[in-house]
Amino acid sequence: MEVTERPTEPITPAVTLPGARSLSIAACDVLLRQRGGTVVGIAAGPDVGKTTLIATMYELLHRRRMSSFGFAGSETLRGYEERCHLARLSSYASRPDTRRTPVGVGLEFTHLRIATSGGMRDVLFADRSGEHFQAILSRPAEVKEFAELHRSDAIVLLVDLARLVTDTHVTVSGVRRLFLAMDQGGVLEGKTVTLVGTKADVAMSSPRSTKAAREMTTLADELDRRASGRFSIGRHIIACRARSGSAVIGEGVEQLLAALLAGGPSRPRRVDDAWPPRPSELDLLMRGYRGARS
Ligand SMILES: Nc1nc2c(ncn2[C@@H]2O[C@H](COP(=O)(O)OP(=O)(O)OP(=O)(O)O)[C@@H](O)[C@H]2O)c(=O)[nH]1
Ligand SMILES: [Mg+2]
Repeated sequence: MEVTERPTEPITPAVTLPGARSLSIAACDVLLRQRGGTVVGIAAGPDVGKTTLIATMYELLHRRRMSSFGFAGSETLRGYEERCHLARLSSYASRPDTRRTPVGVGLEFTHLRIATSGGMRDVLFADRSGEHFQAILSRPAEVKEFAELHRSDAIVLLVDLARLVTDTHVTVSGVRRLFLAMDQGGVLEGKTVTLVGTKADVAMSSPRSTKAAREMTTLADELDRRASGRFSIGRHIIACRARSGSAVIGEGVEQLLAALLAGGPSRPRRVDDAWPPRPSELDLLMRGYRGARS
């Protein structure tokens, strides 16, 4: 997977923003025990649009661009503002962009509290560098190190539609291997699993550009066959950037959020923390989940 030159330096905001940049696994554990919530794992190689999707969810919610959901707060406001910065006019960037997620930072979570017709929902989105997922392609057993995939209620597998059109074979092979690694690692069953095509504004720029939709359907059908009825795989197509000549961002993102929330929240439960005495990152994140499922 080719990676383009994009900014990697952290953005220093002109004003000090309230809230955290991101939540650690330990902070997620506390939040999930207190309030419950939906954990969303996002899987894809570099440059596919993981961070942009997370940022766009926030941008649409807090600008009141979703018809069924409202913004009710975030414990990671600063992280969202930084993730959105290069996509805004105020950054003076020549075109909307997203800073690369640094490899060394590891796993981070952002948090959204969302007002829905059924009440408040807390959602935690996992974000990490695409290079970590790229490593899984050659060493599938490393899925066991991905705490968020084990703990998540929903897993979103992203495919870059622009690359699916221009480099079909390599793109399909990458997504297939990532899917198989996650499936063999046992992280998909019992979850809301969704295949999401990103960058539709580029790949489906006119009604005549039908190749992306065709290839996406072929890929989703193949993954469905591999799941062989053990779990179903939702399909969504999104565009986080505006189409040429339009100012509308986030096509398909509200529908995706609705699908992610449809599974219902995991509720907070009282669980016994006595074991293990020295919990690993995965133990910390799984505590409430094990309690909820037992
Ligand atoms: N045109 C278009 N560009 C997009 C879209 N989503 C993301 N991008 C661009 O694609 C590039 C990669 O987006 P990111 O969200 O940083 O991708 P990532 O998967 O988080 O990448 P890593 O952090 O490097 O793993 C950035 O330049 C984004 O501006 C989209 O829907 N349309
Ligand atoms: Mg990223």
